[in-house]
Amino acid sequence: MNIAPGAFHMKRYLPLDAQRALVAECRALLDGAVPAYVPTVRGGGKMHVRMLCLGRHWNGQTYRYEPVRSDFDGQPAPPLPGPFRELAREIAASAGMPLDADLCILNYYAADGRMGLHQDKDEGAASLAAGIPVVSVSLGDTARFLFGGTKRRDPVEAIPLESGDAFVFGGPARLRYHGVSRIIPGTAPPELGIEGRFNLTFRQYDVTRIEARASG
Ligand SMILES: O=C(O)CCC(=O)C(=O)O
Repeated sequence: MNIAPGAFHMKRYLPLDAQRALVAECRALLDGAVPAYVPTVRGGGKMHVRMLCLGRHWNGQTYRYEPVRSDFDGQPAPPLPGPFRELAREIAASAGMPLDADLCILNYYAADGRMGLHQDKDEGAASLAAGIPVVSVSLGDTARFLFGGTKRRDPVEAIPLESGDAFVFGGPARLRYHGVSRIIPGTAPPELGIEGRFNLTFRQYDVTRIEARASG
C-alpha cells in the first residue's frame, strides 16, 4: 500500500516460517557476544528499547555512526549478516527503490517500549540526498507506528505495523518524522512464541557501491 510518495506499507510481507527464522536470529544476536543495550541519549534520557546495531554502530551521544560502540562498551558492531542484506534489497526493490544496506538497527520493544518522533538523518549525506530508503521489518507484537511529514509539527498518521510487515520510506519520504507510540501486548502470532516486538531498520550509509555500479 502506497502511504505517501516514496512510502510503502507491505502488510504480511514475510510468511510465518520466515518470521520464525528471523525471530530466532534476532534473539541470538540480541543476547550474543556483543549484546543489545539500552542507549542513553544526549541529555541523559534512556531510550525505551534494547538496541543492537549491525554493520555500523549508531552512537546515541553523538548521533553519528562509528565502527565501535564508544558510547557504551567499546566493542565493535557485529557484521550485518548477508541474508539480512539480501532481504532488505528485495523489500526495497519491491517498492521500486535500490538499497545495498550496510547497517541495520535491531530494536527490541518490551510491552512498555516506544520511540519518540524523529528523522533518520545520520546516514551519509550522499545517501540522504539520493533518497536511498530505510527498510523496516516488524516481528512480534503490533506497534502503533507514527508517520509524519518532514517537519516535526506536520500531522502524523498512526499505522499499525503487524508481525511480518515491511515499511519502506525513501525518495521524497526519506526524511519524514516517524516513531512508535506504543506496543499492543499479546498481538504477536502465537507460533512465534514472542512477547514484545523486534524491529529491524536497514539503511545504507555509504552510497559509493551504487555509484560505482552505475558508472561501471
Ligand atoms: O520500530 C519501528 O518501527 C521504528 C524504528 C525507528 O524509527 C528507528 O529505528 O529509527
